[in-house]
Amino acid sequence: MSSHPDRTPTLTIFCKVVDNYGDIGICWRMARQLQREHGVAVTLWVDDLASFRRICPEVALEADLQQVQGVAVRHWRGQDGAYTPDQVDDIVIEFFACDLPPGYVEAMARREPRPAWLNYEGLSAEEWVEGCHRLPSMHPRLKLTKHFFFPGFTSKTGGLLRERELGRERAAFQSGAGRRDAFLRGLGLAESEIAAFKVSLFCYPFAPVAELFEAWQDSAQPIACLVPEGVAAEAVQAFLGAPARAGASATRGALTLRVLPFVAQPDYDRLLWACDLNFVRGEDSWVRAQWAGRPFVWHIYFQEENLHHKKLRAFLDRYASGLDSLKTFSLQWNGAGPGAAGAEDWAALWSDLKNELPGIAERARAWEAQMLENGDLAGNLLEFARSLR
Ligand code: TRH
Repeated sequence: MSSHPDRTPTLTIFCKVVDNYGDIGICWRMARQLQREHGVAVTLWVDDLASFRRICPEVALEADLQQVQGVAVRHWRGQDGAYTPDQVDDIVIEFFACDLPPGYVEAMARREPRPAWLNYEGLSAEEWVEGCHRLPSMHPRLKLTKHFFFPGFTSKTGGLLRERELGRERAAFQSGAGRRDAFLRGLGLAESEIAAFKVSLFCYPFAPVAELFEAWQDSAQPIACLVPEGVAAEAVQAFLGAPARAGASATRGALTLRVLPFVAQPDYDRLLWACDLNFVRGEDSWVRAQWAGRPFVWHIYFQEENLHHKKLRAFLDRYASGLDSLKTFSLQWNGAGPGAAGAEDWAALWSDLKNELPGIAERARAWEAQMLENGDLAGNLLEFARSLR
């Protein structure tokens, strides 16, 4: 990397959107934080500007190169030509092992000094992660070494992405009802929904959403379930009896279901901070729920041969020990519980989870403090890249 150790490094992130919003969600969060908090000149290459725009509405769809909040954003398409070494930054991050343009890799090998090349991997609570974090991998042909960089939940991993100001901003938002209520009104909630037990719902389409809606209708306390547009659309539409568009809502029994607009990333954080319970999924919203300091249920991204169930259990073993209802509910929510799918008693699962919420909230606070001890991923990543000089 840089021959001037004290100079702020330049850095490029390559992001291929496999599906949904997590790939760009994580890369964008990392890019913004490295630029804002560490003064790094960041270029983000992304192949899908439409997905990017949903979490960051100021992204222009047609621009090959644009500046977004201090980050240079390049539309990654058809750039397989030749590159010169001076086009290569000090640090190059490939996200989830996406293949870099071959010409760019050749230029990396010709650059003096070589860039620090990191493969940013997916978040998992499994133990093997510690052994693979920072491992080198030699290029089969070129004089180049790539290193694996794993986010994680222990001090032997890269930690989790967390902005420096997050704690302060969240505390200000959660300190009284004023800011929270104004935010929720802005999303279209009625006063009765603001006063209800509020749940945000972000999950994959195969979650047993309809079953949970049914259990919530019979709840003793009013529940407002807030679903971003496009999420669990089939079950939401069936409940509403109308298209699941932002602004639509319906009440049956104790449950009011409201479709929210899909909001920009910072507002999604506020939604998590405003709710009493959050259902999250994938990777980035899962981490943000951990930083919300509120109880959450995770819907994990599907993997072949039920690999994801192993990952789910590894996380629950760390997070939910002693929280049996959360563990059982989470396993059932992910189709990983004992017994035949469809035979679960969702009213009982919900009632048990509800009773355990004070204990889960306590764990959420303790977990956050524990995670903070691992440092912040952006800082950890820069430190590691510097050590490769
Ligand atoms: O969208 P996800 O399911 O994304 C991913 C991808 O499927 C990816 O391929 C996979 O590798 C990964 O999961 C595990 O879930 P995730 O990770 O939570 O990302 C969602 C992003 O969208 C996150 O940055 C928060 C953001 N978001 C908003 O900005 N506004 C919203 O209204 C909502 C609901 C989410």
